[in-house]
Amino acid sequence: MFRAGLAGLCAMAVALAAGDALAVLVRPAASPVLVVGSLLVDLAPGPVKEFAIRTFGESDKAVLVAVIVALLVPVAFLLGVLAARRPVRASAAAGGLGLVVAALAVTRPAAQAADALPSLAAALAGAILLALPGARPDAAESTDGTGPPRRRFLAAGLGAGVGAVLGDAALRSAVPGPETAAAAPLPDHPARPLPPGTDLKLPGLTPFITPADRFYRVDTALVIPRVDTRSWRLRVHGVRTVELGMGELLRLGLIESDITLTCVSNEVGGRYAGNARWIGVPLATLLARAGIPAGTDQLLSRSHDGWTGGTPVAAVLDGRDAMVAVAMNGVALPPAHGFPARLVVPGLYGFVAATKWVTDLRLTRYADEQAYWTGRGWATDAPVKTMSRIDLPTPFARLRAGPVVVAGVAWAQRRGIAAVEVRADGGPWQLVRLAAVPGADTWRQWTWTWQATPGTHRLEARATDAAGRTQTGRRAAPFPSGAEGWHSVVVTVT
Ligand SMILES: Nc1nc2c(c(=O)[nH]1)N[C@H]1C(S)=C(S)[C@@H](COP(=O)(O)O)O[C@H]1N2
Ligand SMILES: [Mo]
Repeated sequence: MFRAGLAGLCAMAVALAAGDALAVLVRPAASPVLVVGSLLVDLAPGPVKEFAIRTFGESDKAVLVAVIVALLVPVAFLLGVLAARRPVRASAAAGGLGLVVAALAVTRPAAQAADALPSLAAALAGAILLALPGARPDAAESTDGTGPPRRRFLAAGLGAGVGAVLGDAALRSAVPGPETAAAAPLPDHPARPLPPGTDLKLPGLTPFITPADRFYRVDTALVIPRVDTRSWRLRVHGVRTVELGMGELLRLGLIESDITLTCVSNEVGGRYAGNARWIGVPLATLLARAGIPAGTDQLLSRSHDGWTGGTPVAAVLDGRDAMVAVAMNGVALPPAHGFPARLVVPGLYGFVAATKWVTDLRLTRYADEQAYWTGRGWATDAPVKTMSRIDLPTPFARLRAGPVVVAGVAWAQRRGIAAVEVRADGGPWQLVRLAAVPGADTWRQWTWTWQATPGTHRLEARATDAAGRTQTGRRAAPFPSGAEGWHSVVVTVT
């Protein structure tokens, strides 16, 4: 029975590796395990998403794939046991499973017919392998071979399984990722140089500009979409439908602006915020081309992988630097951050306004269509809440008594940060020194010197926006419209 189960595992490994290898060559997102994973991502209720992000952070996708593979182990084992007695049933079951996944693959948003192929290949491979007489240890035992049959059987099965997985991994690392242009277009309206003193350059303090490779990444894509700039098109549906290629888009005129992006799932003190200098075409220019139908209040944007975001039209048109961005920090967008084009709208959380790999914009009404996360219970209107974060000292740091640098970043995009206060052990709030900022749409560094005395202490920070509103100390979870509360750090001073 154990060997029969093991045979099932080997058959499943070969089948999935074959499916994955074909996907790598045809459509990376159509790999059977990833199809199931994407479906689970879409079905997961808001609180589950929150839990996954809180617990696993940016490894959430790897954890999901590992969980699916782990769940497949007993299934494969049972199929192997079944195959020893009823090979036809076992291969029908394996084939059926593959067919179901193939059907799921072609019904995913933005799917193509070819997306069924990897799962069909896996189904076929699984069905054939389970029906092979060699897959049945009893049968293998009765044939006369040179070596001991059991051992030969095990070696062949394991060899095939491990070989297939290794071969697939080798193929994966050999096939290059999407091509991305290194050069960014030059803006027609460049941003002014940063005022002196925006970056206090304190070791351990979040830099003012986040390098792309350290910029947080949040999306539902298990595989980063590969979008070819040459075939990429942006459709804008308003009074008219306007369709643009990359060259035509860039000729509409480019602005450049410093904007801090924030994820609604960011916990108090969390790292899901990043600041970059973006280059792009103003959304207002694009929408004027298409014409804005009377009564529309939502700009529904759709990505290459079928994700949607719903942005208030009023926010896009009120003069802020809302754009279809094509560059980040002076270079083309990295694939993980939306190459070749994404939306950036200052002041709104990413899930309503930062659509990556954008291909389609539609002026519509909130009453008629719901975007991805809003349809799952998250907010409709999602302005970024005022937040401050302590970067220094780090939680549970052990410090020497005397002057200690306390520093961090605070943000209230669109409004701007007017003040940050810090206190120790619930004592009086102390105003801190604020760094310079280029405008109201970025975060702002701050620093303060604390006279630390021996003992365990709790430091807390709170920010006040330029409208005069101070962050509330009442804690709120990220769901459904963003976390609230003061960030605190506990340290030990000796
Ligand atoms: N296509 C697509 N765009 C997307 C998302 C997504 O899941 N798919 N997630 C959004 C969310 S929730 C956030 S916070 C931002 C994050 O952008 P970043 O990964 O570049 O930091 O992208 C937004 N754009
Ligand atoms: Mo987000």
